[in-house]
Amino acid sequence: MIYDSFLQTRKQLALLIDPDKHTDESLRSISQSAENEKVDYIFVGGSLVSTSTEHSVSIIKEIYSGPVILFPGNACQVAGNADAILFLSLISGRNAEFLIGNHVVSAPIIKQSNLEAIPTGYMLIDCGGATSVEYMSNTRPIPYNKPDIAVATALAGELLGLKALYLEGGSGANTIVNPITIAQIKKHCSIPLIVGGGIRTIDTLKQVYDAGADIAVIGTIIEKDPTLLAAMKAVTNNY
Ligand code: 1GP
Repeated sequence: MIYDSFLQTRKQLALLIDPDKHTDESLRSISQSAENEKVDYIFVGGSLVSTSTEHSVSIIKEIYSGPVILFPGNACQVAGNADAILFLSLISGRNAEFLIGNHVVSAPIIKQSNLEAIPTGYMLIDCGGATSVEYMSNTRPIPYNKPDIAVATALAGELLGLKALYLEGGSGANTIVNPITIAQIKKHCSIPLIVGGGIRTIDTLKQVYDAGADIAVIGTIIEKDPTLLAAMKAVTNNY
């Protein structure tokens, strides 16, 4: 089970690939970098994806030997050739479509596939600037300086039986999630904590790990500078 690897005590690094930002050629290239650096996971998805997720996953899996996990923005991004899916419930919001509606649409398809579903509480935190996920999900993020609300939300997710939490300001966020919020959630919850959004430097990656993230997710910066992947994996390995 891929979920078992989420429970490891060592820090882990996931690379987020948004299929819409790639040609087949650039997808091969970034997958090769992930393979070379032994990145722990590739997450595939985006708020709005207009290319075939299945096609993108098949290219990635030709090259990358680690787990390929769907991180879907909606039910259209379910692709049975991936290894697992973060079955996301947007628990920071109050939009029923992203709490249960898309799940009802996609559950029969997931059940018929070999995808491992990992029930994950997705929490959007305001990190400055309007993000695609905020607009597309029609939800409001939790305020940056309200760790108490974030902790209560995370606890509710854990008590509901979710198996992981994914905390972020959205792809391309101006800043990382408040490290105080990450630390507070880590202190109060025992399920694996995935943190992404706005990690662009070694320093911010370290801040996220030091605060308590188990898995850090990087996307935008690697699209811009793939050479940073090696340095970020080296930092991860040193924890
Ligand atoms: C987005 O957490 C991921 O969901 C990655 O964010 O693109 O800002 O690195 P970035």
